[in-house]
Amino acid sequence: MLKKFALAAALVVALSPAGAASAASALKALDTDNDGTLDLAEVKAAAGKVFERLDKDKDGTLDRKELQGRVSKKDWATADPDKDGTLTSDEYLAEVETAFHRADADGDGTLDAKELRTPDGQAVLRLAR
Ligand SMILES: [Ca+2]
Ligand SMILES: [Ca+2]
Ligand SMILES: [Ca+2]
Repeated sequence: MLKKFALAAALVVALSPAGAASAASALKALDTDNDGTLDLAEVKAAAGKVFERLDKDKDGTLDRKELQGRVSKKDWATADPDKDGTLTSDEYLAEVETAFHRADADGDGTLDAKELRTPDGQAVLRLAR
């Protein structure tokens, strides 16, 4: 039993050494009510700040260059429904919400450290940091 757990833990660490560390520090940084999980409001508040920071020319949109890989090629199609090649903050926050629900594997409305370590959780953190 213990051995099995250690093996699984080792596997997780081997799969995402950077992810595990950044999930913990991101959780700490973004968890403004300090309940040990991230809810959608916390993630969206952080993502809104990211948007403002990245929008250097302050025209209210982000193009792919300004986003610096935060939105994957695959997600770009759904993130940019009007297909003008840029994201407004509404489009960005909608994408954040989509990513949040995808990462919330147990559907309890919050992301815990375990969920944040998954590839879907990492995608949320990319949008919010
Ligand atoms: Ca929280
Ligand atoms: Ca757009
Ligand atoms: Ca959850």
